[in-house]
Amino acid sequence: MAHDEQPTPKWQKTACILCECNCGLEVLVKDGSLTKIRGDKDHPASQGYSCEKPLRLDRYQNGAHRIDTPLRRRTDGTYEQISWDIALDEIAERLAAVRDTHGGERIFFYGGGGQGNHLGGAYGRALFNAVGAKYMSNALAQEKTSEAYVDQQLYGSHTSGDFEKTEVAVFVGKNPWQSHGVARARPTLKEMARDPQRSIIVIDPRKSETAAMADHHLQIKPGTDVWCLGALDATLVQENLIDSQWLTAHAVGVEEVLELFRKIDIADYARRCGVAEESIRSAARRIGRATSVATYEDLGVQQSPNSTVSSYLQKMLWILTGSFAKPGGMHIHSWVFPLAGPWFPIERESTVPLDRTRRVVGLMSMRYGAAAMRAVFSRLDGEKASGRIAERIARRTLKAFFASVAVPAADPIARLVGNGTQEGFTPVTGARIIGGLIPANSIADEILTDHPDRLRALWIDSSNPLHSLADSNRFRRAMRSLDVSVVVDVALTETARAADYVLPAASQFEKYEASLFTLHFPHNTFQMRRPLMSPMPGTRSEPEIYAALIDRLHLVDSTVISALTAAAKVGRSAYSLALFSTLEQQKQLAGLLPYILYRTLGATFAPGDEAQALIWGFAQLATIAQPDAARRAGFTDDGDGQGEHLFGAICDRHEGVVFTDDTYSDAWSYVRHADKKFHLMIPELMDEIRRLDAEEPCYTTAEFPFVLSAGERRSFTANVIIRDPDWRRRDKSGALRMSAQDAAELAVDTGDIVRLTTETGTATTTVEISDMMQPGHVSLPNGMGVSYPGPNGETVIGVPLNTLTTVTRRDKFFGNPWHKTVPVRIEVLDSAAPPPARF
Ligand SMILES: Nc1nc2c(c(=O)[nH]1)N[C@H]1C(S)=C(S)[C@@H](COP(=O)(O)OP(=O)(O)OC[C@H]3O[C@@H](n4cnc5c(=O)[nH]c(N)nc54)[C@H](O)[C@@H]3O)O[C@H]1N2
Ligand SMILES: Nc1nc2c(c(=O)[nH]1)N[C@H]1C(S)=C(S)[C@@H](COP(=O)(O)OP(=O)(O)OC[C@H]3O[C@@H](n4cnc5c(=O)[nH]c(N)nc54)[C@H](O)[C@@H]3O)O[C@H]1N2
Ligand code: SF4
Ligand SMILES: [Mo]
Repeated sequence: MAHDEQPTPKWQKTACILCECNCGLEVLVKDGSLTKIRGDKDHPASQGYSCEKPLRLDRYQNGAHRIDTPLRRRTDGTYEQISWDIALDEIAERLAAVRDTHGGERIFFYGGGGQGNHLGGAYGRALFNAVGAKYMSNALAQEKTSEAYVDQQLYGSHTSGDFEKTEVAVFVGKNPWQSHGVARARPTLKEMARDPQRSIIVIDPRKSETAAMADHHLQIKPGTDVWCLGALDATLVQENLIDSQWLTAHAVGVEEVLELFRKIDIADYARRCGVAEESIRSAARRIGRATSVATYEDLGVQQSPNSTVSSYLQKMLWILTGSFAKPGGMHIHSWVFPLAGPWFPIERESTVPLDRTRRVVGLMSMRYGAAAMRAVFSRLDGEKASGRIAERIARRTLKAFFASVAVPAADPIARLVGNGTQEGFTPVTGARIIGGLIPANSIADEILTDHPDRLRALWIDSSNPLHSLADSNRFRRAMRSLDVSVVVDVALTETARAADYVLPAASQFEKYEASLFTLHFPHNTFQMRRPLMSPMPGTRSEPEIYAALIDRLHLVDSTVISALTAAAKVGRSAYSLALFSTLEQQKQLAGLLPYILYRTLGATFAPGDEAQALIWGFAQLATIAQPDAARRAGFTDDGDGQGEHLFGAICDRHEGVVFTDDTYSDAWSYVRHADKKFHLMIPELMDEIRRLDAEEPCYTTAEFPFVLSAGERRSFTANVIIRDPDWRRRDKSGALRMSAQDAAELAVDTGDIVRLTTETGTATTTVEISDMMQPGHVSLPNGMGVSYPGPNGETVIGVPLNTLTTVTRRDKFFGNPWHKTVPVRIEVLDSAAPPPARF
């Protein structure tokens, strides 16, 4: 298959990689550049929508940031270019040395995907398992883990809201106008705002673009969500606006929770969050009256004090009103493959005749009879007629056993490939692990110690934690004290500049990629993106990198690879049988599944297409986990044919597919508690609610009198996916927003330069007077402050926020940093010219 651009460019389908919505795009490619970009009307979720950000995505694809040679750090901190062979040989040797000396658990994995690329991280799980690693983390563990814990306790999985249909949308510390997260966010918000029957409620200390459209803007003091949310819940209970019938039918632990809310002093909570009591009551009444409520909490609350209990109180708004599994409400959804937490198969609607017998016989024959079968497949090499017969037999065998055997066979494998297996506490600091992720802000503490169980090696893929986690300088020190660190990235990032080895990745438009943000309900979508052009010479895709490293660790016997490749040549059913039986017999190989798929099934695809092999695995796992929802989406074959059918559609439909189709009430099938009920009592959070009366919120001191929101999403921020500062059409240096009153008191005007000082560091920035801000509250954008090689050398534009933040101000349960309430001092600088930003 030729991936290079055609002489006359044709519109090709891909997706935006700048936020979790992954809107479908169509692009024209010329001479390696994305010359024209438009929203793809065929995309099943975005339906032609895109915002302004992807129009200049070529600034990601091309530019001075791209690296094209593996780099090795010299002792003086400079880097030398080395060949791929030397890099891979040395890295494999050094990882093996750490494993052999200290144990594989001391090799830590971070990242594995950004907003649009999760395939590399999924392949990376094979290396994780190959070296015997145990701990990992990524950006989710500095934002979403508190919410994930609450979800897990209440009903077991992730929820999303039906904002297209909802009567009342509640956004808590979320500004979807800029940050999206809701499909087709802007038209959806506009429709809601226009419709007198529907309402938007926003909790935000800032008059964000979304707050400005809202019917109820609860403009709290920064960091006080917990009292605002508590007062809303208390109003629902005390004014009897709850759905008692629904609660009785679907929830347990109700009375204990209602009792807590009955005791809340609403007036006092309103005072603590700085909102008029009547405004809170009025918003609660609107929620209580609605036929449906959908909520979305995000960084404003997740990176603020009391985030875990706030998540709980936020979810109570729709739980107390019974807004689940109905149009416009909240839902648990299917996954192609879960991003966090364990793989979870949904029970089949119909029973399989003789299910138990089929399971026992099926598993036994996989364990004991399969070697002979694999030997037959191997001997068929190239014999077409016998191959067809063998495939037919394999297909028929699978038909008889698949429905009974697939889940028990797939479950242990899927758990190893996912990241949800590890729970408990970290070895050095005892930080709590949730969804398989250790708190991102504990990583440095797990390294900077002489504890014998400290982390010794760090593998980072697709992430820039030295820039994105709290206290950058501390993270840099931690990286430099490791035995070995490796960064896989398209750019020489801040993190790469502290690593021992840097491996240059092919870009997301030069290889197969996919996002696992499959968060929709009732129609969930997935898109596999094809390469739009050849990889930049010198770069490699992550699947290639991981496979080459695992080859060097010599863990898989070459006869396994050749037998499975032979089976794949016979047919997909033969391959399924051979693969699952091999993994049943040699369980130590299960965690290497992505590698095995790549080297065996992948070898039967056209050169350059090998990475699709894991997508085949995902298609099988998705249909095994959600057979009925996949059937409703049109994948009606049985046995392994259902996954095959889905895989075929994923390959054919470049715009993406609807892979599961549910009815609203099907959301109940995704509830993970065996009694299919919501469990409202979470004892440690009940204690937290009781404690709230004793806490008076205050996040400033005489030394640091302002609250800085360190990381506001704006029109031209996208984490640090695009490094070229010229990408931005406006707000190029990322101004500090402040109220007119504060500006007057400080005697500064828009465009003036100020110095910010926190307990951790200092930075300079320009000021923008903004009527979005309340007095005492200032805000800086995220995604700035990275170095970029310009004509006059490296420049850093904007504030690298995490030189100002600390790991100590964090959630007591899951360590989420309080980036939205950083105490800060502001000083006016005399000079009009900004001193150069320093990282
Ligand atoms: N344009 C753009 N979009 C993005 C991204 C990007 O970089 N740029 N990043 C993506 C990612 S990774 C994420 S996680 C999401 C984040 O998306 P959001 O969470 O929506 O983004 P933020 O602007 O960080 O924060 C949302 C709001 O929280 C408010 N806030 C500040 N302090 C508080 C507080 O104490 N309480 C409450 N209730 N609100 C507060 C801010 O004023 C802001 O309006 O955006 C995604 N989308
Ligand atoms: N103070 C403060 N800190 C924050 C935030 C904040 O609001 N305030 N926001 C936080 C949030 S919510 C998030 S999600 C994190 C995000 O922070 P990170 O997890 O560090 O993610 P990104 O900034 O998206 O970085 C993605 C990296 O992937 C690289 N990349 C792009 N494409 C590829 C590819 O194909 N292969 C490989 N190997 N690499 C690729 C990019 O060059 C970039 O270095 O930041 C967090 N940090
Ligand atoms: S940034 Fe997000 S909302 Fe905008 S086009 Fe990209 S994926 Fe869609
Ligand atoms: Mo994020």
